[in-house]
Amino acid sequence: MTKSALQIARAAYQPKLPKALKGAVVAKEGEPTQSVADQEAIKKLFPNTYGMPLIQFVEGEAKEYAPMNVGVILSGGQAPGGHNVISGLFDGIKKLNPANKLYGFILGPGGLVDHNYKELTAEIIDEYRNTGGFDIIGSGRTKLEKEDQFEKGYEILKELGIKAVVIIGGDDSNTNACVLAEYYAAKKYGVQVIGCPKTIDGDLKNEMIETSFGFDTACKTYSEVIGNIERDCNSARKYWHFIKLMGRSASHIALECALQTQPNICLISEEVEAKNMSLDDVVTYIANAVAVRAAEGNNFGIVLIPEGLIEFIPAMKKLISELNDFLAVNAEEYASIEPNKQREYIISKLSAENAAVYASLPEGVARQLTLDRDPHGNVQVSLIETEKLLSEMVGKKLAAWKAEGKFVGKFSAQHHFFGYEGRCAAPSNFDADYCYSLGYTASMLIANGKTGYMSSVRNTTAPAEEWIAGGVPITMMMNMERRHGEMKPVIQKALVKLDGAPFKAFAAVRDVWAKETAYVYPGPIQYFGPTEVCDQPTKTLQLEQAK
Ligand code: FBP
Repeated sequence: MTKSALQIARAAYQPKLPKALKGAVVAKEGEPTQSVADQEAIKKLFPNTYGMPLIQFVEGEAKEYAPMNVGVILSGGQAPGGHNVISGLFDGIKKLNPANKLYGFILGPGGLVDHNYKELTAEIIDEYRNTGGFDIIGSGRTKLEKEDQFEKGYEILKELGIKAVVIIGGDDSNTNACVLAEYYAAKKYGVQVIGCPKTIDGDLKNEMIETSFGFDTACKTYSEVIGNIERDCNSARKYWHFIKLMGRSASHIALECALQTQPNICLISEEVEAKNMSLDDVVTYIANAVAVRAAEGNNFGIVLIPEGLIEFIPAMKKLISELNDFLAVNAEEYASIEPNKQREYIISKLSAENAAVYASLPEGVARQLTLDRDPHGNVQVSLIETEKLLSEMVGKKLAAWKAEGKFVGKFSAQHHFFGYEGRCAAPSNFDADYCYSLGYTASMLIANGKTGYMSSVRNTTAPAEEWIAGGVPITMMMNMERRHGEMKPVIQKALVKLDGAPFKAFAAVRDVWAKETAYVYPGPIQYFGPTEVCDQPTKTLQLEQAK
């Protein structure tokens, strides 16, 4: 396989480990824990894994460990650093006992159920150290939630003599990891399950999990490109760039990229919802900024848009919900209508309020709302080109203002969507170190007989040497939420907190950024060089930890 010069040099990078993990370790147990909410309900559902103590690893006496085999699964969307979690896990178990073996289940949780696996040898692991992607074993979105899946999984775990499985995933995958841990504990199968916090979205975080891995690299990758566009924009001075950023419901990615690049506008879905803003309010907010800049001769700018925005606009939420219900029963009739009459048909079928919102949407977006539905009948909001929707509506508003003499400039838009570009980037030093430490910590949790824990590495704004490694009972992060009409135990999703330091820092300066051209150009991720260039954690983490 041909490799780039950077790939070759980067393969030799030795990720940094917290000091406490460098030699033999001992698990120091804290106080018993409780779930963040709904304690009684969660305790009842997880009698074997509820209330366990927090674990911290500290330096200890060397011990002998009997040989064991371990399985690993990559679950959900790719996030930079997954290969380093696996290499940290591999090095950790080999250090415990060189006879230990690591098996990777192929293409996500489905690999466990379908008995699709491969042994990860030192030779394979070495090929993937410090690389982006999940291609070492692939990933998938199969949900592990049914007893027959757990039993099928157990068959292969027993056959391979696997003592523990590490599930590397987001909030839903880790919720399922906890359900699996509880099931195997209740059945006394002797199989431990450990989770690792992954997702570029940054929405799996809490007091004990400071950040999910991949967020750092993905945001730095998007910020590099946003910075490049800012410079292009400030050179040509003729376009407004509307940039949509991945991240599902939470706006953490958009906020972090804004803190790194200082665009003219960054929308935060959580704020739009809190202020009960209509689509027209959002459009007016952007149009105003365009008009103010135009008055000073600046007919250019940058707007960042989180991908989940549309779901947070109350009126759109209502419209989508009525469309879901309507199309679930009338899809055939809708499909039989001539394409040029479909819009009128939908308008005639919706409630007056939703019909008015639908009628106000540009043609393309209105069509997307009715066509692109997932197998469960939901509109796939991530496919909706919010960046085009907003720029079209801003354009219309400005044209109206021009006619009234309220707008004197020019408005020409370019559109971008950044998501896949950042999910498999080579991990930054932060993610390379953090992921390796998470994987290594998972091996220590296994060696100490723990199950239903998530690997946790804290104090991450300090140098890696000073990081604190340990485990958090997954039940501690759970609450009950309504999912598909039923109350279910799930890990609480972390949305942007409007009273949190990162949002407050942004809100304090955004009016200046809107008016002036205050762009910052972060440049590409640097892997070699001075520590202030190569090893900085995200602005979000730095502000949250006030450093
Ligand atoms: P996870 O939540 O599984 O980490 O996925 C993150 C994500 O990149 C989201 O930001 C995005 O909406 C989604 O995956 C896209 O899904 P897909 O990879 O299936 O297109």
